[in-house]
Amino acid sequence: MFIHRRPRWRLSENRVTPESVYQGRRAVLAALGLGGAALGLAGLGAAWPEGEAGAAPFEAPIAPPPPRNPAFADAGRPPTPERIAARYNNFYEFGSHKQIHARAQALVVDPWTIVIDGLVDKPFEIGFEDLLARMPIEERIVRHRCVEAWSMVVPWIGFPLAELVRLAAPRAEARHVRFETVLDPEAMPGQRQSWYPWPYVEGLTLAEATNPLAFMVTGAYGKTLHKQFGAPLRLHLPWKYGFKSIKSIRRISFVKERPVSFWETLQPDEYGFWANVNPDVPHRRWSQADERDIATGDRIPTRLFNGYAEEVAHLYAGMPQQGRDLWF
Ligand SMILES: Nc1nc2c(c(=O)[nH]1)N[C@H]1C(S)=C(S)[C@@H](COP(=O)(O)O)O[C@H]1N2
Ligand SMILES: [Mo]
Repeated sequence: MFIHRRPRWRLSENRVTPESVYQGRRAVLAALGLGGAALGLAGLGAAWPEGEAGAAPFEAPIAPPPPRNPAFADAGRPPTPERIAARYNNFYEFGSHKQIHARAQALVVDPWTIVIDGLVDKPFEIGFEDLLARMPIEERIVRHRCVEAWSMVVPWIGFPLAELVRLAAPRAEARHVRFETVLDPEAMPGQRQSWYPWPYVEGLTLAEATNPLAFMVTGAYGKTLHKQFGAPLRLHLPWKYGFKSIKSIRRISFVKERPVSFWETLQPDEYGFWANVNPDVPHRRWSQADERDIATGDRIPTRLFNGYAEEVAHLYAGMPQQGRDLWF
């Protein structure tokens, strides 16, 4: 059990609960009569249940298995075991701790439609299955790095975001893509917490969205996507901190101005628009120099653009590489 192997001094990134909302949380804790000592330890409480073959009784194997993209066959370390990756998630719609996998099963993913609107030739709404049928599905094994300094390696299944942009046919004035998570407070108890700016929103420049690393995820570990991973459709941007990789996407809008994200609305000086991984630019409250592999507990050095500089550094050429802007 890695959580018992870690010495206490390594628990810091959990204790700081970086993505908590101080205002709201304080109010809640005050109402519950809890003091500071109770903060942030919720995610450490549950150990992985022993002896269970898989974490995911709700997902179906995808047959035949989609081809693996040879450019993303090796992430430098083995994929994180499914039972670990699928039980350590950030999905605030289901709670502000990591053990939301059981609760997330309440998410209704069928039927599911995606709205494509804004500055496009013709706005439309498309069923998830229809969208899948039009997209080239592949598997890629990539690193996934949270701003809280934990990381994993996941075999995602999905299609390049660029293909969806092509289908949407944005007009020349479109400069950014804005993504919105489903709003379903009945299934998502977090969305009943009114101090958060629901729905979860994220954004990219059009150049970022059409680079080959930007990936729309529709499956993982050979199966249809786990609800806790953001079923049925989520983004994954391996060169950026995990909060950019928005889950359970309901609407994709092509816009002119830079969208303001969920976390940017809450903490603009800590979670900015770019959020590119950089070991040399610390978060305001902790270092980003290394990260903790959630399966092994090992600390490993963080790499510029999470090790994907060759693929994406050109997107930022000529932009000010000094200062915090590109990195937070
Ligand atoms: N809608 C939504 N998307 C989200 C989040 C969230 O809370 N809600 N959390 C983000 C954060 S902080 C991270 S690190 C990743 C976590 O993805 P994972 O649970 O698949 O590892 O999802 C991101 N996408
Ligand atoms: Mo994150």
